[in-house]
Amino acid sequence: MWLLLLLSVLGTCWAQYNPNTQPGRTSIVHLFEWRWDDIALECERYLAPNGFGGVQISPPNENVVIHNPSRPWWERYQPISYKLCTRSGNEEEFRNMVKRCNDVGVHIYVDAVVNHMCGNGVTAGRDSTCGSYFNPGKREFPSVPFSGWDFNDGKCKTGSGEIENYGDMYQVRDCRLVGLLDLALEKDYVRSKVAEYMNHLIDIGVAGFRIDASKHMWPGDMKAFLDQLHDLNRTWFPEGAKAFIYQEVIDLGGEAIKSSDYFGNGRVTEFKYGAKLGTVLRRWDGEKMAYLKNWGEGWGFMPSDRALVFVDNHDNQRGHGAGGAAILTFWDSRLYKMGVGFMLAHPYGFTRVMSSFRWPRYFENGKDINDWVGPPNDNGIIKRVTINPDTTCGNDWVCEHRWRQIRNMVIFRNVVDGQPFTNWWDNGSNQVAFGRGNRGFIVFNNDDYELSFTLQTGLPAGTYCDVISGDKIDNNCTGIKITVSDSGNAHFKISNTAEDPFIAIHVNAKL
Ligand code: QV4
Ligand code: CA
Repeated sequence: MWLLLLLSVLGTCWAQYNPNTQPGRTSIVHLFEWRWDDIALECERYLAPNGFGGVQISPPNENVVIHNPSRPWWERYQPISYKLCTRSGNEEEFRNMVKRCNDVGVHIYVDAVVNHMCGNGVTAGRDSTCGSYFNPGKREFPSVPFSGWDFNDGKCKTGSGEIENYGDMYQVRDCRLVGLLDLALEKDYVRSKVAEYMNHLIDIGVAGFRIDASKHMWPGDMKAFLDQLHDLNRTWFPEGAKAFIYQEVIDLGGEAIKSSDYFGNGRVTEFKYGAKLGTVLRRWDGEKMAYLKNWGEGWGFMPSDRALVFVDNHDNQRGHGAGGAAILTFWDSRLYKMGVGFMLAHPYGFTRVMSSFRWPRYFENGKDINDWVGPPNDNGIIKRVTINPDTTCGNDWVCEHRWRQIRNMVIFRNVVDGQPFTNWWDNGSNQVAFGRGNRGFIVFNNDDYELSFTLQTGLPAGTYCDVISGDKIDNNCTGIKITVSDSGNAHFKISNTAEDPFIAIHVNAKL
């Protein structure tokens, strides 16, 4: 009896760290700013067949409409109400997306913006994605409803009412982040409205949440609304399943607030990951790939089972948030594929792949003054994601997740799931290799000269297709072939001028 009780407690307390992806699906993709109808199509035609576990969607709740600048992507981080009504679609389209994706085993993770409402400088009116009235000056959001009582104005001790010093945890939690009206989450009423919004999404069928601006909420206040969440919808999830929670906390060290303050609520975004990986692959600050031998906790990152990891995110791919110039993005495509490949091959953390839209970057004094530009659109209507004959996306959707090298590494991660990190090799510089037990092996050449070595792969003897330079189709390799001997050894030759200077093989790509 005690054992059952213990297991049930462990089961629930563990649950919010469990991504709730179907067995054998080990990554999610952030389809940033996509419409719900396009996400539903992508689940069915691409994500399910290629083993993606889920989709992080842009905030689905009603947001302010910003005209200056014109419809910036970040207007979706200024809530007006919790109505499921945005440029991505309405509630009916949202429900349709969740059902169709869940039905093919691809789950939905919602970007929940619950620390604040819109900016205090926004003019009152109905200029919102669902036409709801709001009056920031009077703290009136009648569609929730929230009123003056529900904001932190009186609690914030800074002159401006805004966060002025990230060294002061009280300011960071109780003052306005860039002018965004800060909700009083110590109040039961506010907590109940946030829980009501999240439970509406859970009952529809979502699998979890990215909790925006978690650093700006007290962990205890977050626990108070998280504890009110329903179990996941039994149509698609087992009895008692809890929402996967990953909290956006930017902690590169040196601030009053630490990622570990939030471990009790769920996983946390590990921003050190992308910043360090970008520095290593760019070979800045004397960093080199040979140092990746102890990647993960060895580099001072949070415990692997608390980490949500990514190479770039929607903020730092355009200079917002954290990571600076080191962050690799689709603009740096050759190094980016290596970074995403490394992330997906390495066992550390739960992995999220970024999928972006292209915007007209324009640098002045080292800053992209077009960092605000919103999704591809026709007079404000988000453009459909068109699919080209070569399976890439049109209409300025980048679709990194459809790049062969990235798609195949999402599959690689699924194939090696649960296998240990083994057979590390390096040349003391930027040529490295490692395996995942007896199911996968990857080799990188980031030096300025050829890699040519015979390495112990740990894999069964046979001929393998390199899934970076090609695919295994029927019983043929469209790219490089690698022969593994009875002893598990294989010879690898990688030119430093190769289009993609890395090779990855696994047992499901074996002839
Ligand atoms: C400006 C001034 C304020 C002034 C205000 C008056 O800066 O001092 O009080 O006007 O209204 C936009 C503008 C910003 C403007 C604000 C309106 O860029 O200049 O303030 O709107 O108040 C995104 C963008 C922000 C954007 C915000 C709201 O990155 O530029 O602000 O959306 O539209 C920290 C946090 C971390 C955060 C990161 C960006 O710890 O949590 O900054 N990351 C998340 C999201 C991010 C989002 C927010 C948080 C806010 O990932 O995309 O910010 O929800 O590190
Ligand atoms: Ca706050």
